[in-house]
Amino acid sequence: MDQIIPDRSSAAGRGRPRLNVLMAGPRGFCAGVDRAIKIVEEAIRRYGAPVYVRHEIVHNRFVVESLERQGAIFVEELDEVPDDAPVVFSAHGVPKSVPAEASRRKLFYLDATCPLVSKVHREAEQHFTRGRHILLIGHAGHPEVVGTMGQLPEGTVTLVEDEADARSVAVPADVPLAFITQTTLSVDDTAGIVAALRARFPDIHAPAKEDICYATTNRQAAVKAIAPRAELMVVVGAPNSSNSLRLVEVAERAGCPKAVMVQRGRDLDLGLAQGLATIGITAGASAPEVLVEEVLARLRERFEVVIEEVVVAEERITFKLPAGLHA
Ligand code: 10D
Ligand code: SF4
Repeated sequence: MDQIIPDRSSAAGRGRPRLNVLMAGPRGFCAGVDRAIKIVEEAIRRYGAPVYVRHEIVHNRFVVESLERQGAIFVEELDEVPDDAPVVFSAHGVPKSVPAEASRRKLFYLDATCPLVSKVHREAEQHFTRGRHILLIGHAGHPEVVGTMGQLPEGTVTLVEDEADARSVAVPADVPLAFITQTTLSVDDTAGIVAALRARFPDIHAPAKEDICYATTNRQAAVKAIAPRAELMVVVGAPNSSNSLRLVEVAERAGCPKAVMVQRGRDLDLGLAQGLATIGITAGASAPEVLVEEVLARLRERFEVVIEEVVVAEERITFKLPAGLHA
């Protein structure tokens, strides 16, 4: 479904070079991010500031700073949280040791782990219960990977980062295998890694339904739809945001000559769009639409912007707040 929206500030744009801007749809906030932010806001409203948050609630500085202004305090570890303050765990999920330690200290905590990440945690537990060794496809050190591996005892989950790992990973002898994945991976890279695993281990158990989430899949599909027409892709997102980084890669692989990530409108080098006819814009699942608006405003400083929305999927999914925080 394509929709052409004329530049609302076209009067101001007159006389400037025309720039066609393809807007990827869907882009920006997913249901898990929306829920996680609401959990922090609602916790501040109910319990008063400060509310501590373990790790960036989602990987976006603008979101984090907005919540800080409302009374959130962001920390990396639980030992930075005082005994008498509520604490929220980020959308990326936490190892089992974190709620265990919070309970031991009798902290009041709220878990903002996205339900689709929790689903992968449950899958991991089921495989473990059935005696399977687990291969987790994901990026080393990412908090979601740390959280998922931390659902089970050490040594029961092995990380596979790429096809080379899939071809060489050592697994325990005579133990059935299963794989699970991080939710924000490249759909295409993961297909290659899974094919390599299946070639080596034909009986490996796969997720009933993909672990890569709907939001990741849809945002990559939308970028693929516009990349062949765009001479430049601007991805609004943060360098520590896995799903946003994947959009940069997807754009370039799908035929866009150059893709750049920007955190704010002011970060965009307008020189990159000079002389181009058409560019694309998308935003990672943790990037608010207001930052996309900033990028458009920045482009209008130099160009007459003509917007075309290219929507490949409609998203209606929403997640309820945890029990106790319902309105
Ligand atoms: O790095 P990332 O893509 O996993 O996280 P970000 O906070 O950017 O986006 C939301 C995705 C989550 C919470 C993992 F599913
Ligand atoms: Fe949940 Fe997917 Fe959003 Fe991650 S990107 S928070 S898994 S909906």
